Amino acid sequence: MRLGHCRFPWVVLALSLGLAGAAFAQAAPGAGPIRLRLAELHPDDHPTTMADYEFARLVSERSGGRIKIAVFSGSVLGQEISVLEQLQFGAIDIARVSLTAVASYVPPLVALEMPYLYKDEAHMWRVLRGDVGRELLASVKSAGFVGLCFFEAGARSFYNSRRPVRSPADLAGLRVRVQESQLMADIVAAFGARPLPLAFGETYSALETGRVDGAENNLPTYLTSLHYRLAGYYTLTRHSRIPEMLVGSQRSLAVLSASDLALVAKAAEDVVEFQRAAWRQYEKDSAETVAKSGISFIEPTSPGAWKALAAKVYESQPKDIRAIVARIKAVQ
Ligand code: BDP
Repeated sequence: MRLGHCRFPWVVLALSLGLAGAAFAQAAPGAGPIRLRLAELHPDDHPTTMADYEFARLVSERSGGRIKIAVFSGSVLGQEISVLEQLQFGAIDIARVSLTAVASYVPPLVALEMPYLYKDEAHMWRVLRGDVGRELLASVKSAGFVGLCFFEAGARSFYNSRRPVRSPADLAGLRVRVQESQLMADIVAAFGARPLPLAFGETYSALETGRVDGAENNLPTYLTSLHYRLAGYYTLTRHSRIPEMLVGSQRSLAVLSASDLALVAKAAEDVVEFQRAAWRQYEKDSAETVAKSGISFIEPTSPGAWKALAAKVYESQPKDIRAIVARIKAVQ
């Protein structure tokens, strides 16, 4: 379990709601399909949630209806850190979460979310599908998870309610919500803003009450979270590409036979292309929807200045992270 972040009440709540994991569902062998629960933070119209449903459909189809995955979208099973804790207990079976959340349990993953790390999306996918990505996906075992696959999450950019931000100097002093992660706080601080780590679900009200001036995220999430209605200055800094992850609970998936586990893992692998296509389409659509609401996207004036500040974050990383970063950069 992750130290200092015990959200035990969620586990109690999940159990009392009858949301116990597959281990419980399996108590009576032969008593109907194996039922697994998948936690998703986003609402149903988000492209990543669409991929969760497609994954569930594939698993059901390929198992002839023996394995049923129910998708619990819209954070009903809790925020990501708590969801991962429930995964460790086996109270949730599968979760789609940001790599940032998993990195707080498996620190080497931080290497995959460094600022301005990848040349572009294609480079990121070569890394994720190559040795580095495969090794890191498997390494989540150390925290009691089963690494199933990575998903696309585009590039994250800053948005705020105060003023158009073009250069890091414009961002200076703004209070910016970040994911609950030291790295994300360090990145935002390196750009001169004041980071406030908060669970995603608390961000809307923090923007509304002025507790934060802004946040950073990709376009689909900027739209589906409705943050665009509260923070209308969106600057295309594209400072991080942070993949999503589909992870299972080692504890509850242990009830699957080796061939059923392989079936689930293969379905996860196969749904990646569906998710990437859904993402691409939705990213375009969300840019149009947001623009129609009167928001104009701001291009940063000197991309080099942002990158130069981000370099500081690399220097402060431990040796093992820097070694993985070097391997990532060497991927052609
Ligand atoms: C979104 C991710 C979601 C994260 C959220 C955040 O899809 O998993 O929790 O960002 O900023 O892009 O917390």
